[in-house]
Amino acid sequence: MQNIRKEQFKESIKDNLKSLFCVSIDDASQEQLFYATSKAIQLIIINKWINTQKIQKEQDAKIVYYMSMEFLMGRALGNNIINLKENEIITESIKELGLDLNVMENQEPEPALGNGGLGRLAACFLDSLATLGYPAMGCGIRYKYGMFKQQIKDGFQVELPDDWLRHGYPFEIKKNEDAVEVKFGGYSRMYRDVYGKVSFINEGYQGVIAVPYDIPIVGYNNDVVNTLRVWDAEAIFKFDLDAFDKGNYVNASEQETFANTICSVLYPNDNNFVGKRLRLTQQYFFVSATVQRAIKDYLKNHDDLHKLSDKIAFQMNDTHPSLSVAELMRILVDDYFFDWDDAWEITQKTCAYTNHTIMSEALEKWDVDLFKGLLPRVYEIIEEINKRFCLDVSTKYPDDYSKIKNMAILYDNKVRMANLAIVGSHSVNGVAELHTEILKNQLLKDFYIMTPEKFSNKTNGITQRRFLLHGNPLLATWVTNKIGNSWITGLQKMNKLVDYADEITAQNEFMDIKHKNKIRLAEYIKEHNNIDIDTNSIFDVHVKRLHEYKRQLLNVFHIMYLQNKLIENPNMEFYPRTFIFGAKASAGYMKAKSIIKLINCVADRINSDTRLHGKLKVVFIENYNVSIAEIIVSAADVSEQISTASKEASGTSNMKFMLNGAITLGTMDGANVEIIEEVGKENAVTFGLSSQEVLDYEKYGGYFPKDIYDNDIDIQCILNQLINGYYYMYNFNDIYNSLLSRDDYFILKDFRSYVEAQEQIEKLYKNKSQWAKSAILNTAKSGKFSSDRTIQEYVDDIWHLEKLN
Ligand code: 26Q
Repeated sequence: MQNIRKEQFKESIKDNLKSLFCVSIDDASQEQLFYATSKAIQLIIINKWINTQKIQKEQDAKIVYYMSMEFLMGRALGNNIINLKENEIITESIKELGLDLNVMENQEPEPALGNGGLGRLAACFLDSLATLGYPAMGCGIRYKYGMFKQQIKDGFQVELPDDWLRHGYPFEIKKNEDAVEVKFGGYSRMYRDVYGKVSFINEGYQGVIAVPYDIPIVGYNNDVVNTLRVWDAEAIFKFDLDAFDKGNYVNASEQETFANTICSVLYPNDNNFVGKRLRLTQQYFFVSATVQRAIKDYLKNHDDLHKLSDKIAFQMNDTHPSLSVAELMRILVDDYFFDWDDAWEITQKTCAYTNHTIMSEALEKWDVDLFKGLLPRVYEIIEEINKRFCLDVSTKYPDDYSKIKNMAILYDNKVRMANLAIVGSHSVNGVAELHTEILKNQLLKDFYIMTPEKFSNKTNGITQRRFLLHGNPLLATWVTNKIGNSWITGLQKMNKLVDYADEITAQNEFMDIKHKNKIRLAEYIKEHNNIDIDTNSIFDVHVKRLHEYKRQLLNVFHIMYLQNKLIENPNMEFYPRTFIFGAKASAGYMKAKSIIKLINCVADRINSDTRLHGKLKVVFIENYNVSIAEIIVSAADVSEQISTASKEASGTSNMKFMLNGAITLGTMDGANVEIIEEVGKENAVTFGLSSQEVLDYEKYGGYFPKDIYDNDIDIQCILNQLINGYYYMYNFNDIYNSLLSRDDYFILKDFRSYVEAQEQIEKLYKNKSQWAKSAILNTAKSGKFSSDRTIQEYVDDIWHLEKLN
């Protein structure tokens, strides 16, 4: 039986090579092999996909639409193979054909339809939903160009387009029959029928067709296949040639240009709001398409929209899809003639909102005029929602205008999307305990006081299938040998590793695997950066988006400090260190780009300074993405999680590092707090201001960075090197000036405490057995941080789904 299936699978690959490329297996390129293999796997998946949909329909199961502008999926081939039940048949067949799976995997263009944490979280959630067997559909945008490719030229970031669809993407399927029309602009006109019933019609609008492409999400070893649906826009005339007035060429090409623009590119901003018209167009485009389609599908098997929330949940990933609230109202009121109050009850019961930030610069606030022009009818609906809500508020708090000021949806000529999302949802959640507390007690305090029952915490998680089973096969095998494979779908089982933490053989094995992973990373760095690094040095890793609050600068200052100390005192006690960075800066974020340049300048100077005898190395890995993350994370000794306390809502790379046995060096921020709670203070190193201290300084003042500079000779030396030509005559005046005048992210304030924390890391590492024990305990205690646990909490508290059976 096994053999027959293997032969079938091999034939399938060979057939694909012929029909797709007209080549035999011996003449096929690696890219052709990747494509043909992917298509053979897609065929196995499709049978399960169809079956999952059938079961879902028979069971009439409730489904969650996970609505997100971003899905940072990473490569699919390797992950799909791992998750499929036929895993062994497939890998053996590939071997028997003489193909190298690793080489093939590296051919896959990475679907990078996301920036960072928020997009990757959405991807982990889809993996967990499918693995737990819950009906779910991810809904997003099929950007033609995803996250830009980053090159470092002369130390500067250069952005290149990510043309991931150029050669076609083997796992997507276009679904023409599920297309819907989305309307922009024009104006809405009140219409009274002969019975005096009032309704609204949209006139003079510009329409585009939203066409979905479906990508399978394979559950682990359970035959469930869910869907990631990404929408593309097409011009109406192109979609329906018959309906096209062929006389009107100019109008036709305008339509086409508009349609082509909508899904052209992912905005590369992370934790920063840009109020661009195209961005709002994208948001409404995918929201309207998703909500329209969901209602049409619901009505295929149900007749009463009052019960919508029994069968559908819309989960809004941040405020980017919060137009869902208004769009659902619009459809219910305008298209299905619901009373406002009924429509509102349905909407609130169906929608739920996740907040991912407390930083004011990241909160979405749209200009009213821009909004009205693009979405006139939706704006009217929001006006009505706002009017009724404000009436509620002023009835409840008659003498307190501050309540309206904080909670109104329309204020100061802006549409405040977070307020829209909160008012229109039955559930609002933060993404880590500390973050949720800050939401309840500060940012969203008035909402919390008014409707405490809406609020809850859902601490983020990551999928161990990608970030251990796929990314770190050596450690995955070791863990399975020790405790069995139940951790793959139940990460709490990792706790059994505690028994091995004190065992010398286990410690040696664990550190030996770490060393092998360090060699794998060192080879990557040699190939891509042409830098030799010492695989016996401490690998100290800081990879994430570049943002001032994430404080890559604090890390660099410490490196400069070490360099200065080592040059001053060549014989000082020092354990060899390799500092590894990876970070993309948003294309328009000048300060962030300066910091990248600084990291590269410091790296060049240090790596070529023979006085340091190779004891200190600095590497900037370009184009940090999901595939590279898998390699980097498994090789890390130290996990840098050093955001200014209160700023990082959760963080998720902190969890990936912990899972792979790195020790956290972090502030008490986001999920770091919970990581330290799980692993114990003695197995992590913390430093810096507390979130309350930061929030108090921000509120009351009292922090003067210049005082710190004046009193600390090491800091003076470092800051002066930024502007005195030390780095190849390149000056970092922007960084220097903003630190001395404001230092918004408390870098100088936390510097000394960070230096001490780093000294503690060195001390710990020198005790090999102690370090190994801590590393094992980090892996052992990472159970809480599986996205399987997070998803189960969303299901229990918010979505109330039942499993497919
Ligand atoms: C908004 C408007 C216009 C253009 C872009 C944006 C935009 C895009 C992306 C705003 C924010 C983002 C991304 C935010 C993000 O990644 N947040 C992170 O979410 C993670 C998952 O919850 C958390 O772990 C991180 O702490 C949080 O920073």
